[in-house]
Amino acid sequence: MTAKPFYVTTAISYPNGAPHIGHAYEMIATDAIARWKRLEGREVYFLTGTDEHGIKMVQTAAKEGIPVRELADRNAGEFRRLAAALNLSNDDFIRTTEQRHHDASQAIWKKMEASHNGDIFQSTYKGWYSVRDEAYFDEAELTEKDGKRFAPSGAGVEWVEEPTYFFRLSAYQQKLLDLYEANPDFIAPKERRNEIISFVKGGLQDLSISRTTFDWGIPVPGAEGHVMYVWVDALTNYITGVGYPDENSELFKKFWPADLHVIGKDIIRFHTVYWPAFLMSAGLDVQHRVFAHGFLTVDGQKMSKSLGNVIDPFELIETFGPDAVRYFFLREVSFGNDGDYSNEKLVNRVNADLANNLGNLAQRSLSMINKNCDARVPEPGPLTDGDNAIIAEVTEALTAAQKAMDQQLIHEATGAIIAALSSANNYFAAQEPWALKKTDPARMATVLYVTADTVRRLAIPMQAFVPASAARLLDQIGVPDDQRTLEAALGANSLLANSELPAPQGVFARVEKPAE
Ligand code: ME8
Repeated sequence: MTAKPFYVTTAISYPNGAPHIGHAYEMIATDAIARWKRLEGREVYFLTGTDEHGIKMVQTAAKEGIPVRELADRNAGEFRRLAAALNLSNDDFIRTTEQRHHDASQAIWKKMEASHNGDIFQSTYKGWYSVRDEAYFDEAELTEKDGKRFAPSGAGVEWVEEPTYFFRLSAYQQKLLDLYEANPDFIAPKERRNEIISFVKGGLQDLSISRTTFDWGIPVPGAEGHVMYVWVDALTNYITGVGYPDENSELFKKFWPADLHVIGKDIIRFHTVYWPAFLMSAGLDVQHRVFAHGFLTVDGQKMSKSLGNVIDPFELIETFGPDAVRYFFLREVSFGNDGDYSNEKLVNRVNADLANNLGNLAQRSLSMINKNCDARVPEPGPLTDGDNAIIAEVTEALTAAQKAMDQQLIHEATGAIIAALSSANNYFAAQEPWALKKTDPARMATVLYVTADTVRRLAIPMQAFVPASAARLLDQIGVPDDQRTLEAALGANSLLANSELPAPQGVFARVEKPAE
């Protein structure tokens, strides 16, 4: 395989609670990207995991009256279970409490400390901290209500004064601006890039990167009483996952720098300002790209425990099946924008696109083949303009989907495929193969061949989005495992005539809205 390897990550989630659909959404989208790259023939490494240090974890455990480690173990288990329930193709699952991560974090710290700028120094931090965001804020970023101050996220802040280590972030202003300038694709979507550029142009203050008031964290090497600020160790997970501190390891050499970090819009600053600055300081290559997706709401409202509208992703998967849930988010939400979940929207979308469109085309054409062609792929005769038109349209859709996926525009990719499937349904209806059965069986065979081959060409890319169902569909048309690549999809008419097919079975059942 000569194609470039591809390393993609999700953010690592705080296991201070069970996963919600925002977490599921990020996993699904990143998995679709990872799977697509594999369909391109690239060797992919896909990392997800949990971010287990920080005060938020300490406070939640205290509230529950259990040790922090117990809280972390319990919920990390739930995140792992979610990854499996969503049929994720991740290659590894990292927990930041693992020894390998402890080693990596201490190693990158030492590198930053030893950097020629002397990037780490001791001083006293005096300022505001939001536990929910695990972030420091300037006075000017806060709002005030009833004598209390709030971070832009709406989380409360507390005044902190303690001796800490600082990272000389101020020294990286120009280097970061140069990085954005030289790499226009470093931050996506574009609006996010502009926001970050103006934030950095506004000036960067040195960042407090250790804490002394609690001990649930990775110890700062050679500084008793200090643990690392949770974001220093959290971001480091991306290199731990590929073998750091062993820069000569197979994984590190092959996959670092990461091709893509997929994250939510609330944590862009950490990924596009702090992380590249840490990497530059440690003399490591900077990741290629960060894509910030939007936030999910439920029935138009922010998800919150007090509103009682937090959706349990396990329940959703239980009700509709993993592929329906995956497909809904990938098609319905324009990637990079906020999106909304409702049962009704899911049911409508899944029934329209999967059951009535793809499922219908497959079922109608395959059952005709089963009945009228001796359960074998029919032999096509000469192609008409109508046949050639649908073949060309599928090729165009595949090209458009590829172009969209190159920029992580997942909703556009799924949209292009579904539009081609609608055209294929129209083609099938207009050709009336059931009528040709009596008048022109050879022509019927051609129409069924072209339709089945169209199903093949469009089911192949669908493997990235609805992996289990698409694979079952490809089994039904007898596509060999090594012919399930995007390259094979681009080649029309490669379905092997005369090969025997199993009895067709519906792959995409209609889904129903659960009773209230
Ligand atoms: O931020 N809709 O963890 P986290 C969509 N540990 N995405 C959402 C969401 C929503 N309603 N709520 C959260 C953290 N997310 C850190 C990351 S990375 C080195 C450390 C997304 O559990 C959020 O934007 O709060 C983030 O990308 C991910 O879920 C984990 O969020």
